Amino acid sequence: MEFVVLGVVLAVFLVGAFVAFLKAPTRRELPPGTEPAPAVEPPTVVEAPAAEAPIVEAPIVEAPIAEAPVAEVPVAEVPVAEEALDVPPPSAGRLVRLRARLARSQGSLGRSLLTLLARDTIDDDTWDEVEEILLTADVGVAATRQIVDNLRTQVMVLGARTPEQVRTLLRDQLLVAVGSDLDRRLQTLPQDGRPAVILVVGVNGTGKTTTCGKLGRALVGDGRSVVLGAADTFRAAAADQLATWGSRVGAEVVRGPEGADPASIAFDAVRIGAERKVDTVLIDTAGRLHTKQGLMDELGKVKRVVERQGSVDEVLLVLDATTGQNGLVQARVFAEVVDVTGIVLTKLDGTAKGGIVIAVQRELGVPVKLVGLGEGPDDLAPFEPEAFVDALLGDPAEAAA
Ligand SMILES: Nc1nc2c(ncn2[C@@H]2O[C@H](COP(=O)(O)OP(=O)(O)OP(=O)(O)O)[C@@H](O)[C@H]2O)c(=O)[nH]1
Ligand SMILES: [Mg+2]
Repeated sequence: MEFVVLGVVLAVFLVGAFVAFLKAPTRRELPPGTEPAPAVEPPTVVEAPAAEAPIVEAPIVEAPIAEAPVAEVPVAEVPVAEEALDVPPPSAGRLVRLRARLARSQGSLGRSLLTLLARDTIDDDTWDEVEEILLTADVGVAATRQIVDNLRTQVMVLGARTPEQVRTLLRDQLLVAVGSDLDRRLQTLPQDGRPAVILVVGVNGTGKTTTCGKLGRALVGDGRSVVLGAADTFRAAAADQLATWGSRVGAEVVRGPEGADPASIAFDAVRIGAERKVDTVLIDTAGRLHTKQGLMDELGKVKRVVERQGSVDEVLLVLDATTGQNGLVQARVFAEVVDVTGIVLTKLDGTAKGGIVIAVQRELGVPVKLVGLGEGPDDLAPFEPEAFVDALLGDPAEAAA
């Protein structure tokens, strides 16, 4: 009996052990089965957004033109109380007022030429000297040749010369070279109920912002209303600089945050100018090297975007007179991109090379419309050929003395 019980217990144990053996392999397969899941999922999650991001960003460039600035327009910077505003003088006759400054910088050119041409006998060496003086003053090769050829013929015809005759000869030739018949009017009056739009462009540091400020001021002095557009969004300081100019004469400044799309700021400035029914909208742009294709494309875009509301009436290229022939290369590239309508020649007070006036006009076929003659707020003048040439030649009374 005991054997039977023992046998049963043994049998039960054996059956249990057999069952346990059969189940064991199934359990061992489970852990490996869990591994593939985490290995597959992470890459799927990471890659999805990476592929989409750039696709979303690309079209944004054009979109904000109409919308983003509306939210941004921190505009209405008309901060100063009326009685605290400057009352700028009218712009008429400015160049005559600034003539002394021009004569100081350019006078040596005229004096040297007058002295040479007053000699009893003028030989080839004298003409070489005349040519050298003109070239040194940045008049340019073609214009120098033309001036010298004409003078040579006239001196030959004239024979003996008085100082007055020499002065008249030279004055006439310089006037021809400077172009006394070019249309230098600046389009600053509204047309068909919309403000005149002036875009100010140029390479870094030529005096664009200063010119916008001075011109805005001169217009206010002439009784016009002005909105300034700070489309130089490259540095926040640029908009501050323009805002300072605006606040002094009560002109509203449209600006956006640093890094904003310059085209959208320019667009908004024109829109706001039209809403306010001002006479002129002046748009300052960031300085850019003419060799940087991307920045030049951006400038082209600024103009095109503004043109969605109507024409841009003036594109003023600001050139630093002290940069000489380099300025001509810049001028050529800017003219291709934005169709320049006028030159502003700044820092003419700081150089004796006033001949660049002649060279740049010949190069571009575009007139010099304004000249900068100092850092003071009213040191910008409409360019007048007669006053310019007279400043070069100095006062005849002084010359005779
Ligand atoms: N002497 C003299 N200095 C000038 C004249 N016009 C501008 N400047 C000076 O030139 C410097 C640069 O002027 P900005 O108006 O800031 O030049 P910008 O072209 O706006 O410069 P970016 O915006 O940096 O490209 C300033 O110190 C001005 O005062 C001028 O006619 N004569
Ligand atoms: Mg500037």
